[in-house]
Amino acid sequence: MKTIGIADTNFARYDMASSAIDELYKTGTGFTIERYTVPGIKDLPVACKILFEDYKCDIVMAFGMPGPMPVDKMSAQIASTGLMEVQLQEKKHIIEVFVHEDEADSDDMLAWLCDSRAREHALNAYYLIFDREKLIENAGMGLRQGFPDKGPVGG
Ligand code: RDL
Ligand code: RDL
Ligand code: RDL
Repeated sequence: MKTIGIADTNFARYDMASSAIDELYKTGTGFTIERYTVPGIKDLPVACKILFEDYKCDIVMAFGMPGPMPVDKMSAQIASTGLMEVQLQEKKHIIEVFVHEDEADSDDMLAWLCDSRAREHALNAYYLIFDREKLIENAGMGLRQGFPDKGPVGG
């Protein structure tokens, strides 16, 4: 039995974690889920560390929504750097699922983007711990999460 950690925020305007959890349960079995919700993205790195060390997670998904202002972009950079540091300390993956609020032109589109990016990265997290070969099959295929895939170039 593996444990998948789910870290998310109150700041985000969409419940991406619930989309991901729904997708994980549709995809397979053999795991339990530990969820840890924090106020905002800068609180995610330590939440992930706690999920690894105290809750023995095998992988963690970190969901966050950076706002549109320069201060938010700086917060996103700081949060992301912290998430990288925790991954290297723990030698385990954190799938960073950030949707920048200004990636979408409307609230409806933002909701769609959050749901679809969360679901697509849930599959990435699942396959990274259960069937890593699946990602090799898609190497170089120009995959994106949320927006349409770009596809490969050349031969
Ligand atoms: O530790 C408490 C807060 O500092 C922390 O939750 C921050 O991540 C909150 N926050 C900001 O302070 C900010 O300027 C967030 C953003 N911007 C943001 O764009 N998205 C967040 N939090 O999730
Ligand atoms: O941990 C899951 C993702 O956060 C991670 O795979 C990112 O590297 C994906 N990614 C971005 O989030 C992004 O904004 C990528 C790019 N840009 C990029 O330009 N090239 C990538 N990934 O390979
Ligand atoms: O060049 C267009 C997009 O690739 C670009 O807008 C990306 O940065 C969008 N993006 C993020 O901003 C992000 O924080 C993506 C991800 N995360 C992601 O995980 N997967 C994406 N795009 O495909």
